[in-house]
Amino acid sequence: MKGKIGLEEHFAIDETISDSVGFLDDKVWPKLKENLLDFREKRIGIMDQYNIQMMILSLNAPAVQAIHEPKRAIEISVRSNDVLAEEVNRLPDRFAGLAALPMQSPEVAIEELERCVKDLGFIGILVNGFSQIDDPESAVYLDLPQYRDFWKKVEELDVPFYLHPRNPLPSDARIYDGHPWLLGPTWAFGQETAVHALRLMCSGLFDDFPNLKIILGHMGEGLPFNLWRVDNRNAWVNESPSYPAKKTISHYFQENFYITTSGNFSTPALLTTMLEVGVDRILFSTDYPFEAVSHAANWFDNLDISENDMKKIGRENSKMLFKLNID
Ligand code: GRE
Ligand code: ZN
Repeated sequence: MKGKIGLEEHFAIDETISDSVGFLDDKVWPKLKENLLDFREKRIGIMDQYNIQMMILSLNAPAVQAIHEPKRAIEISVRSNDVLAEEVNRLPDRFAGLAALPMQSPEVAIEELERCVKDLGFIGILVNGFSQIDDPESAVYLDLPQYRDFWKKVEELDVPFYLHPRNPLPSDARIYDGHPWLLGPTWAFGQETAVHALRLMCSGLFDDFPNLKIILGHMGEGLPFNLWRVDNRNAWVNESPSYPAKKTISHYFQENFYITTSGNFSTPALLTTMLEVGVDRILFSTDYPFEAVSHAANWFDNLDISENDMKKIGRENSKMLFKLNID
């Protein structure tokens, strides 16, 4: 399909590149590093080869969220956003930007978000899960009360928020002891991010701010497949759910969430997601350079879905969600 838009597509700056070491085989690190740092011929060449009209770019992970010293977290997010703005301004037809934000300081995160949207022209936000704040052993999740003003600003600016994975802290990852291959994209990323998304839904966040738009990658981090169960377990007891939110989890999942195909090029998973949330909320993405654009595009372009659905997922839904002004 021509004119595809990808929206979980990463870059790194010198200060954050080492965060991406160790997930993939050491043999491919030089190439992964080169691809993360590149905004030029190589990236554009791959986009052209596979008909990716635009990449909506975001910083690698966990980056800012793992910098427990707030002052440094602020510095790195500002620097990363400045680098991204320069690259987007150089090629505004091919790139757009998602803001990296220092959630260590909710007040500064609000200011930086406003700068990114109003001054730099960014079209959304990408945050890598919980933040470590002051204490490296801390894990502060976004449903907590100190973030309500931040979410209010996100709703007011009407920009989508991408909740991107990171690994749990080692102290919260005992279940993976002795099974390091289950960490990262194999399983731990999805588990960590799905629980974070469930926390947002159950907290009542979307009752207070019903127009928030949250994006999950990797075909919804397992949630589409489990939506029935989270709402209907032990339904014979006939008790209303005991969480602060007013409605069912699937209600929020269907009203406030969007799902990308990043790193999960599975047709059965896509069909389940289409059945659970509908085609209007699913968006094509690769997760470049952690995944290959060739894999994403060849899978997507050959799907046996209607031309209408393909256009929506490949491009139209992204154009609408991010209010992109492109032909
Ligand atoms: C990512 O998307 O950020 C990512 C990593 C590390 C491994 C795989 C992956 O940060 O998709
Ligand atoms: Zn990613």
